[in-house]
Order: sequence, then structure tokens, then C-alpha cells
Amino acid sequence: MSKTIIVSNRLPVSLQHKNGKFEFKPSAGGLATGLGSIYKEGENIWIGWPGNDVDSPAQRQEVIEELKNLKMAPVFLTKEDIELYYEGFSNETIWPAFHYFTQYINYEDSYWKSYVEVNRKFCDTILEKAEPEDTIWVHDYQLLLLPMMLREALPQATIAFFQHIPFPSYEIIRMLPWRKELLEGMVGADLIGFHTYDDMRHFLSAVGRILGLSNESGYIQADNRLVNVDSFPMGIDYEKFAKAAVSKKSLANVKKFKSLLGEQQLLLTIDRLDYSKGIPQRIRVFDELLEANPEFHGKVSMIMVVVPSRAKVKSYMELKEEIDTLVGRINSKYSTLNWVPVHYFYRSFPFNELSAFYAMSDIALVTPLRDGMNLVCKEFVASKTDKKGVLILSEMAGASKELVDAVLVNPNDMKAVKESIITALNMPEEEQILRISAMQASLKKYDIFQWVKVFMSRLAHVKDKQKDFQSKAIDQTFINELESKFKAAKRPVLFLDYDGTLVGFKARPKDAYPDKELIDLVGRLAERCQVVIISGRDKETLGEWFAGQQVDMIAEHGVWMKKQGVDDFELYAEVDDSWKSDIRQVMDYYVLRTPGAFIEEKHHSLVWHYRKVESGLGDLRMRELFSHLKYMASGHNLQVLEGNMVLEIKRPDINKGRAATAFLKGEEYDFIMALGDDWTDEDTFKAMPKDSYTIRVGYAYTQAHYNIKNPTEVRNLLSQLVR
Ligand code: GDG
Repeated sequence: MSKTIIVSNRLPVSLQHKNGKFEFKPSAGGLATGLGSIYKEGENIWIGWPGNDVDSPAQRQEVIEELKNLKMAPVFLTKEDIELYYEGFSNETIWPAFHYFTQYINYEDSYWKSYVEVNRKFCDTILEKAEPEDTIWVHDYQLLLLPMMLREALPQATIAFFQHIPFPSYEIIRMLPWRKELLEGMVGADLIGFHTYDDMRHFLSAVGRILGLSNESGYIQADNRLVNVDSFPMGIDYEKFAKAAVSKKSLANVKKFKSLLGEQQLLLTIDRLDYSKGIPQRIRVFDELLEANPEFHGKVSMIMVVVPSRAKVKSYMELKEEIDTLVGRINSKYSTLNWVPVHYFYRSFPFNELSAFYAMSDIALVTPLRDGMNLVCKEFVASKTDKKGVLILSEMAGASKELVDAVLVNPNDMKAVKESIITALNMPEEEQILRISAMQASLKKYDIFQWVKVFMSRLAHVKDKQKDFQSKAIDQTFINELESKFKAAKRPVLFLDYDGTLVGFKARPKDAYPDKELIDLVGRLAERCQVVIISGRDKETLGEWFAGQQVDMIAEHGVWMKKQGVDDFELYAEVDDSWKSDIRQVMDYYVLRTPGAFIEEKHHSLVWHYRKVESGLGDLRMRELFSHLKYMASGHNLQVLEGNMVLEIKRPDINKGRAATAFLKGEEYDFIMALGDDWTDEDTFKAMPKDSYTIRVGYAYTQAHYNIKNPTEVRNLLSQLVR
């Protein structure tokens, strides 16, 4: 039986060293609760740093034993690890970069080295426990390298990764000297999850540009593995907050707090101390609001909870001082003997007091400058059991994609935030109820338990999909079988596509000429069997490249054919090209607008190439041209097809399949094999007799019976046939 291992930087437990002994308190945070359904089952386990530095071997043993009872296992970090890997690379490099605070990024090589070492430490601890077929779910930005480290050690394992913070635009990622390694680390997973679609598309774009791996609907083909990237907006333990809000303890707290505060409208803000949360900006807005609206004095106050965090990082110390100063300033400016504008707490509260804050506040002001998701806003909504209250939510929080019934604001627009507070203070009750009800319905449905379920079922789906592909992947046993059948055959024939099959792609199509190794290989094959080069290339190029070789050539998807020993190509299909001038004009227009694009003219088709166009722009223009051409194509009875960085328009009745069928007609071959890498070769595969071998290069959906990785492996395979 395989097991599941959860991995995060911090274990969901707090350790306190009291009177020479450790006290262990499991965390009741949302993630820990949601994942409880996993790590508490059977042999499953949660691995991570317990949060303290535990030095002596005796103490370490004690921690290991105690954690075992909680179904956890520790990764011990030294003081130096904590300083360089955790406070350093995680919180001074990745955190600011991924939250768009580029001015705070620390590009420190010693931080990076430690980050690699500690990720390795996590990997080693996991490997002590993991079996080859286990499922390992890694969490968050402190462990970006871990998925690939695990993959190298456990190629068969099911590995998932979820990032809780934003994934920024390529423009930010490219600033990091270690961008390539970080992305490669993540791609070790089978499933990579983010909170929002935007994070996901930024990641895919970075992987495309930096690692050169393209994707199709969120599927990346990395090495010979299919990796799925998707968005999974994380939910909360809805019932816990809804129930707590009406519990005896919370109600008693509400009563007590309200009697201390008097009759007031309450604005609530709760955050960890962090520059990404926009705390100073929020105090400034409140200051301006009170300045401009004296009628709110004595009537409105803000409860501001700031939970201590990363106290040793310089930018956080400075932030703490700034907040202290701003709160001091606003309170000293407006306070009266019976009213204080900002009730400021730099500490965390027990759950039932937090719940009372949520329940009794009229407005939650959640205005981070950037936030992966933000759970506070969701918890506030869930706590509004009477459905009265207003959520003001930053557009920069992942949660804003889901909670569209909140009052959404740009946190940098101080005027807009001020106005949103006034709107909230005056919002009619019916509207409050409508908005809160709509948000509650969504939060109830997509709670943390649902999130875990959806993520795990997606992971299973990806594995199934991988299996589909792998079942077609060729292995040595298959190659041996192929070799013996080939050697025994009296009349074998091979249909070989050229670009993407025998050679890799080049920026300029001309540069993909056959190298000496390929010419030799084709020569050796031709001595032993009939070789048919079947390509979309024009006849001049093919003719020149394979001049003197004992091969047959089918050019331009079957328009031309040259038999070995014959001097010239002959027309293999009737061609009517009266449509070309109209279409060419349109394509020319798109070349003018797109630096790097060019047109290739073939007898039966026109091809618009965009391999050398700025990435992104090429795709955009191709889509535009596609819809333009599609409309024109129907008038001319033509077909528009997307290829590898090309858009081709051609007569539908001319294709490789038709040519291959014509070629095979009346012939008696006892071994037929076809190799190709794109949709044009699918026609060849379809045309092959039942017992032929059809092999598609690359791991895409295919009619072929087998998949092979790339042209290098194709050459290896072909060499083995004639070794
Ligand atoms: C990261 C991402 C993403 C706060 N004060 C008290 C207290 N809390 C609890 C809240 C809430 C949690 O802390 C804060 O969660 P957030 O999501 O708002 O923020 P981060 O800590 O920055 O979390 C974030 C999250 O990961 C999950 O993926 O949403 O974007 O940055 O649950 O209730 N709990 C108690 N007392 C407090 O005083 N008991």
C-alpha cells in the first residue's frame, strides 16, 4: 500500500520549551485542518521543520518521539539554515520578488546556497520514509527545488506542489539569477497548483520563456513526463467559523467588547506583519477619511490586529516602526477621552476572540497590495451569520477573483479606498444581506475540504493521463521486437517525416539541413529497405538535401513524388493554385505587422511562419490571422491548419495520408513503419495498414500506436534496426 506524505516548511504544531521539556500544540489553522483528512490516515505523515532550533541529540530524539504520536516527522534546521534559507532566501528573495516588491529583493548568493542545501535536507528526510510509489504533496515557496530533487530519487512517485503565494509575471521572475533552477525544481512535480488563473498563466509563460517548454491547456511536456498546471482557489473551514460566531464563548466576548467600545461602527483589519498587506497605506486612508469627515469622529473606529512575523528581517522591523508611528499620529490627532480611532494590537488572539472580532465588526477592510489568496476576508464572511456586514476587498488579493460580491478596490487608489469605506458605512442592510449571502454560498461550497478533494482527484487524473502516454512509450523490449521483425522482413518500407522527426527545429527552416550522421544513417537504411521521406517541405529543398541517396521522396504533403533513381519529381496530385494571390495579400499584411514572420510558398499551400517572432506576439497574431483566413478559406474550399510555429492554408484533399495510400497501392510490403511528429503525420498514420508500426515523436494525443521522445531517440531507434 502506498502512502501520502505532506511536506511544508513549518509543521502544523508549536513547540514550547518549558522546564526542560517540550510542549507540543497542534495548530488549528485552516490548511492543517483540511489536510487532516490525509496525514492522519493510515501510514501517512506530515514532514517539516518544527519551528524551533533543537540542538542536542537527546532533545532531537524527544521531538521525534513526540511528533510521531501526532503523525509528523521533523526536519531539523540549524541557526544558520534559519538565517540563510528561511529568513534569507525564502523571505528576503522569493517573498518580495513574488509579491512584486522588487526593491526589497536581496540577491545574496549565500542565501541561495543555503536554500539548495536545506531543500536537499528536506529531500533526505523524506527519502528515509518514502517508498517508490508514494504520493508526496509539497507546499509553498520555501521548497521550490524539492519536487525535482524527489523526482530524481523517486521517478515513479506521485509528486504534487501547491504554491500559497502569488506567482508573478515573467518580467519579475527573469530578474532572479536562479530563475532557471527554481522553475526546473517545480517542474519535478506531476501537478502544480496555484490559487488563481493569473498565477497559473504567469507560471506557464515563465516556463515557456525560461525553460523553453510550451504548454497545451495547462499541460507541459517536461522531459518524458506530462505535468499539469492548474488553479485551485483555497477555501476555509466554513462551518468552523460559522459555528464559532454563534458559540457561547464568542457571544460573551462580543458582549464584553461592545460594552467597552460603546455604540460605534467598527472597521476590522487583521494581518500578519507584512509590507505586502498594505497596513500603513490603510492607516493613512483612515486618517484622511477622519480629516475630511468630522461627522465620523466618535462614531467609527478601526480594530487593527497585526500578528508578529519575521521580526528579524530588516524590512519587517522598519515596517513595524512605521505602523507604530502612524498609529501614534492618528490616535494623538483625533482621540477623545471616550473614543480612540485605531485600536491597535501587535499580537495574536485566541480563536474565540478572533471569532468575536469577526462577528461584531461591521466592515472588514482587507486591502493587501498583493496577496496569494487571503483567508481573513473569507473568515469574516463566514462569521456573518446574520448576513449583515460589508467586505471591502483589494483587487490584488487572490480572493477577489472569487468574492466578486465584495466592494472591490485598488489598494493603491487612496481616494477609491476612502470612498469604499463611506459606501460601506452607508450601505443599506438589504444590499449587505444580498452580497454576504452570495459570498457565503460560494465559500460554503468551495471550503477547505472540497479544495483538498479537488486537488487530490486532479492529481489522480494527471497520473492516469501520464499512464495513457506511457503505455505508448517505446521501450527496449519493443525495440528488440521491432529489430527482429525488421531483420526477418523481405520487403520492408519506412515512411519518415523530416522536420521534428529526423531533425530538431531550427529558427530558420533552411538551417535544419541533414547532418552527416543523418545522411549516413539514411544511407544504411536504404541499403536494407525502401525509405520514403514524406514531408511538407518543397521539392527543391528535399531534392537537394537527399541528392544521390537511394530514397523515395514525397514532397509538399503529397503534391510531388520522386522515385529513387529517377532524376526529377513528378506531379503526384492535381494542383489548382488560383486561390493563392487573394490569400497571400492577407498573409503579407500580417508579415508587415509582425517582425520576424515570413511566408513560405509551396505548390499547394501557403505557410505563415512565426518561430522567430517575439514570444506571445507570434501566438496573438497567428490567432488573428487564423480567424481571418478561416473566413476566406470557406469561400475557396481550403483548409487552415496550425502546425509547429506555423499556420498553413492548403487544399484539404492533398495530404500525406493520400500520398501514402497511393504509394502502398498494389505493393506487397511485409514490414511497414511510419514516423512523424505533427498533425500532418496523423494522416499518414491513419492511412497505414493495420499491422504497421506507427510512432509519433513527442507525447501528444495521436492515432499512432507508439510515442517516442525526440529526434535523437528516433535516430537511436533507426540505428538499432541496421546495427
Ligand atoms: C499565505 C498567503 C494565502 C490571523 N490573526 C490571528 C489568526 N490569524 C489567522 C487567520 C488566517 C491566517 O491567520 C492568515 O491567513 P492569510 O491567508 O490571510 O495570510 P498569510 O499568512 O499571509 O498566508 C495567503 C495563505 O497563505 C493560504 O494559502 O491566503 O495569500 O500569503 O487564517 O485566521 N488566528 C488566530 N489569532 C489571530 O490573532 N487564532
